[in-house]
Amino acid sequence: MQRITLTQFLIEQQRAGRTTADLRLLIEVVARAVKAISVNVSKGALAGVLGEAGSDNVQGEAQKKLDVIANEILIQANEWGGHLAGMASEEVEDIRPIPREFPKGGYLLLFDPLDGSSNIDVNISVGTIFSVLRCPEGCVEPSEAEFLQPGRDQVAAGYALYGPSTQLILTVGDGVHGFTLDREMGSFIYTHPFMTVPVDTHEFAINASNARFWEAPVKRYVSEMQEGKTGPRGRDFNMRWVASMVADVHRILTRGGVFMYPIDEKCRAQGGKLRLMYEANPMAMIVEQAGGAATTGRERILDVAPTRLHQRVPVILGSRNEVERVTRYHAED
Ligand code: AFP
Repeated sequence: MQRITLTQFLIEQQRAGRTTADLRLLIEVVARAVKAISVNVSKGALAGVLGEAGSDNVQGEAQKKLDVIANEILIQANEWGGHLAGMASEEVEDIRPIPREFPKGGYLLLFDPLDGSSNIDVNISVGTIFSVLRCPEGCVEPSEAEFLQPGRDQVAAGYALYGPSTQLILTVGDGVHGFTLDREMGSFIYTHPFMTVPVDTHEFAINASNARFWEAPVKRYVSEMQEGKTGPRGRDFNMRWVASMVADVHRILTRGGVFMYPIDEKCRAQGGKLRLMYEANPMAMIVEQAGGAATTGRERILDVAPTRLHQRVPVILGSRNEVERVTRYHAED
């Protein structure tokens, strides 16, 4: 069987006019950084990289050593190539300008360097999520305002999953494509063309410990599923919650499902739990490109107009019929 590498795939996308040379370079550089993060993640305790870094990130959460390492790897890999006008990281308060000594390009890169990092110390899958926007025409030194574009304007999005194998999932707006890292060769191999989210599902993902804080539509939706065969849905549902969004979304891309981190009384003051620019937008683009849907419960995630770089939003995404049902329950409330 002929193996197609990420590089070949991207060259073909460029020939077909779906990416520019700079976007191809950007994705290749992110993929290279992901390989380096994967090496660090997989060494675990052997590299002394587990545990707290002794600092808090901009969200006020304790940073793991690997959060800091992954953030540095992505910044250093991307700052000198000439493809970016700026970067923003979930781990860093302000945007990250490109140092003066390097040429600048036309794209903005946003990333969550190590999502689910509270899972690292227990050796459960974590991931990197990224989103690519165009720097507005004529702007050379972008400020935060240039990053505040709705998710529908993303030109690419993807994530890496550091699980039993390392996978890179990518969309440039023409379906969702999955690659698996061949560790011996050091290459990403095209293993999952045109991934799709089934429209129906028997599986949901939500942190049920927050049940008492949920709003009525989410309570209704979940309890109807829990009632199973004898309830209004007339069939049984299964539940999964990894607490690494990348792993939960990857399961949904692979076999369907609905993932929810809704607004609740616990996170209402912050606007939600998950970050719009680093988690919700890229995952929403991927899920929509795979035929699924993604809403806040009240509006399409990709239409949310961002007001802050580190803004949080409620997230409901996955199998289209289920996302539409829970969104309808919000409208009827
Ligand atoms: P961490 O990166 O702090 O582990 O947060 C992970 C995350 O943002 C997302 O990946 C999970 O889906 C969600 O938080 C889990 O949140 P709970 O711990 O509240 O279930």
